[in-house]
Amino acid sequence: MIEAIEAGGIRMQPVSLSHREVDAFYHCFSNRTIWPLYHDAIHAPEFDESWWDAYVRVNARFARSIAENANHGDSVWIHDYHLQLVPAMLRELKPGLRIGIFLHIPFPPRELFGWLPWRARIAEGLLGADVIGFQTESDAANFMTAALTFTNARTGSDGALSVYDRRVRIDSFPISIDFDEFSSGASDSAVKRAAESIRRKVGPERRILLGVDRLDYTKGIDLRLRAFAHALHAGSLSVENCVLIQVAVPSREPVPEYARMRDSIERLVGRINGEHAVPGRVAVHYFRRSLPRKELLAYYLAADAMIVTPVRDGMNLVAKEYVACRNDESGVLVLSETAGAAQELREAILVNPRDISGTSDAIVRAAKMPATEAAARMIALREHIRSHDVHRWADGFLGALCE
Ligand code: ADQ
Repeated sequence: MIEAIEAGGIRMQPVSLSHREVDAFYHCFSNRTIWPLYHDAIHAPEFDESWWDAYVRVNARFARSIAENANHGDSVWIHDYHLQLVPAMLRELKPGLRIGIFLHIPFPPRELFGWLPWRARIAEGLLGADVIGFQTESDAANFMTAALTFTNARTGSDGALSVYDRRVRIDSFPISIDFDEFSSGASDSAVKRAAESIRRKVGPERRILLGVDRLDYTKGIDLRLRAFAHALHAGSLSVENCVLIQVAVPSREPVPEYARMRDSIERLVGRINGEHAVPGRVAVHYFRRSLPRKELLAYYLAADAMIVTPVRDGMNLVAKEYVACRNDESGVLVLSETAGAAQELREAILVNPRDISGTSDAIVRAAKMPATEAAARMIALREHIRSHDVHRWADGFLGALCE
């Protein structure tokens, strides 16, 4: 066993995995089976018995480690799709705990979940918890239906599920950000200077459209680029008055689908610039790197519009971070209706990201929106995120767990 690490007053107990387990449990089962399946099977999920075996083994190791470190009566909060079997395994090892699990990604409709050869085991694994949290009400409803279909769970009297003699609460807890931290970070004078410098460099007269994402096929970066190119072709926007800055963090590169997607996005950027750039004016600035927090804030501040177009996303925090940074109430958010955040951020311009001309129209509308309309929308968005921040999310979940 690796020794515990102490940081920021928190004792962390690492759970060690072999390289083989990282591959089979993390890169393969988590990211080639569960991730695509739970994101509406945008890419075909792959099913492999040996990946599943590694998933079970690693989940059991996490459960054992928690059982060794938790005391009777403690509350345990498990996170995300990598550890869906842990709640039931942990309950078996240590029945006297309060167990919660929160899924950061969508939960698919029953028909898709039913593709999994191990659907019953996974649903039963989750049902070991006292509280199962999802990003949206429809994710929670999808899980309810799956649990009623594939396990012995039954509907309880109060909308919860009843599993043998236990009550399991299934609910939505939309995650958020630390609004105050982003808002005050964006009022820092060095961040403001960096934002002005970005504006100066791209041309102060140009509208800046911004995309910030992990390089992931769920994020719709290719669709966003195509929608922007559509507006350039149509002449509704030009490189003289507009630029798209796309910041993309490399992610899960050992998964073949990710390497292919990265290549195709980079070809697309080259094609758009090849067709539309003029001396001193590219259409798309593309950065493949992770940015330090202050630099990220400077981009949020510099951008006239934030373009968030995932084909499927549990929540999407980038949309919320952008809004929190807009202290002067300027700026426009274009947001996919298929991101969990769209359930809350109704004053964004909502788009179907697969509708290229519709998204293109939304981008043009965002770039040209009159300041008064933009401010009215931004004020409402900010008010929502300020009052629904990450502290409220954590208190809500832990409150439910301790009820
Ligand atoms: P992610 O899929 O990673 O998270 P998201 O919610 O957008 O997606 O969070 C990404 C984070 O990475 C943001 O905090 C953003 O600032 C940061 N980031 C992105 N690009 C960056 C860059 N180039 N440099 C530095 N930082 C960058 C998963 C789910 C989401 C869900 C979250 C939280 O897929 O749907 O919102 O968990 O539950």
